[in-house]
Amino acid sequence: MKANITSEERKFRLTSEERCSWEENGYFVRLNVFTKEENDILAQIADDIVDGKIPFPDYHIFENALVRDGKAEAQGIYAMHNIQYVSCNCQEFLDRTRDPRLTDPVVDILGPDLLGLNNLYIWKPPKIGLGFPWHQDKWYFNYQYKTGTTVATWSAIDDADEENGCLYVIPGSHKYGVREHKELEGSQQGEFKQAEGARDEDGVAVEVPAGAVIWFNSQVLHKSTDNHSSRFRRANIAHYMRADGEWTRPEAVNEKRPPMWISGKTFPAMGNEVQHEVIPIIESD
Ligand SMILES: O=C(O)CCC(=O)C(=O)O
Repeated sequence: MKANITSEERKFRLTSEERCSWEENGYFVRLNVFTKEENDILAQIADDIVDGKIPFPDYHIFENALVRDGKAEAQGIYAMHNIQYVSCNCQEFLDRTRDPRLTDPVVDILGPDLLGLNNLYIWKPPKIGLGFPWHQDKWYFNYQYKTGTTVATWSAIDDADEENGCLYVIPGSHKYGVREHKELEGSQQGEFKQAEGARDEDGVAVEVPAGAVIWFNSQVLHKSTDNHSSRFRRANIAHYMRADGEWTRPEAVNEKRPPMWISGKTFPAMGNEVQHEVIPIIESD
């Protein structure tokens, strides 16, 4: 892959309407970004991991709280984190994260030097798939990285609508800083916190067909709801930051795996001078 790509070579750049929506609302949507066949490849790998056909470390896999608490008997997974880091047959996830159809607009927003943060695959199985409370991803990222805006791409593997638990956003909420996030009483997915003061009545449902992608500013308040339908709602999410960011704790450069290289230059502060490749599964990691 070339480190530097000129703007003429980038085919999937932001349109002026998208830039307006990005600035005003903090997100925009593109339809038909990925084909069903392309998404089926990711979905098959994810299913194979869950079925134990592809070895994958448990600590990257999060269990559905209803199944964990014995309230439902079903395929009990709701998310896998950082599939791209693991030495399974997951090159497709790494390639997807670097796919110019995702990254060209991100380059227009953040510049050419990009790192990839978490890469997440979320299942919402029929009837038991659980939603996420109002939150800002930047609240989580601030604990790890000193950087400005970060960008999320949310790729629909299935049609996502209000019935099966699509994403909701509060348009414009990225302009007002990062809020306090508090423990949620009876939280279904324990590691998620709730952004203070976010109101359901300010949210809009971002219903999208399979193959669409939502780009959103990590400061945008967003949530999703439970899956009440008899259909799956799966999504692949990749987050991006500028490569000239720093670890919030500088010593982390020696302790942590650097975010993955996506494009352009790297900077010593993040420990990315060497392009790291997929690493083997290490049980004690
Ligand atoms: O896909 C979902 O249901 C919610 C995803 C989300 O909130 C996130 O990735 O931050």
